[in-house]
Amino acid sequence: MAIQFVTGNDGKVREARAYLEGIEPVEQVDYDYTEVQSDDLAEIAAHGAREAFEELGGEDGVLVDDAGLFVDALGDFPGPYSAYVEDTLGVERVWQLASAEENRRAHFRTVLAYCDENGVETFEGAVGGTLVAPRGKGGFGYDPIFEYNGQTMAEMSTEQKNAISHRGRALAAFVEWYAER
Ligand code: ITT
Repeated sequence: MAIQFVTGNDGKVREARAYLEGIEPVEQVDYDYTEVQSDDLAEIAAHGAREAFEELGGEDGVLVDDAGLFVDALGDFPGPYSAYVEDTLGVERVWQLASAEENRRAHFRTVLAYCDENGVETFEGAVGGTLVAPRGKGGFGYDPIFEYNGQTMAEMSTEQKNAISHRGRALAAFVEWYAER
């Protein structure tokens, strides 16, 4: 059995594979599920996981990951619109917006939704940090501008990032549930 991770984002897959190594193989599936309009990541992820599970034949369990960057001083912008804002404004411009503010605190949140024949379960993870001018070549997305404990997430290895990140925390909750189900 393998977990089908429904995402077009290779960075998410790399992190899930590193975390689930020796537990369950992860297969990447590029299915474009409907992203419902909502400011609730859990609702978006759960809806996507249900739809993908049915569309993909209803056998192996599917995993969906809906994530976002929430900047305190910008009223939690870009939040659920993080992917759109990365594509349109870009990470550097988001840093420029944040750099005009005194408070540069932000957090990442992710919700993993897992769906199999028993229904859907969601797992959340969050991490707080500080926005900084871009540094580092690892990670993906907003990692170069998100600093945690003196390092940007783009300066960390996949394992280091998983140990402290929103996704690592959500994966930990998922694994605990998965092992006991
Ligand atoms: P899928 O929907 O296909 O999974 P996506 O990249 O569009 O991939 P999201 O809708 O969850 O994913 O968008 C989240 C946005 O936040 C997107 O711009 C990502 O690059 C960014 N992001 C998500 N997780 C991140 C992380 O761990 N580090 C940095 N940026 C992240």
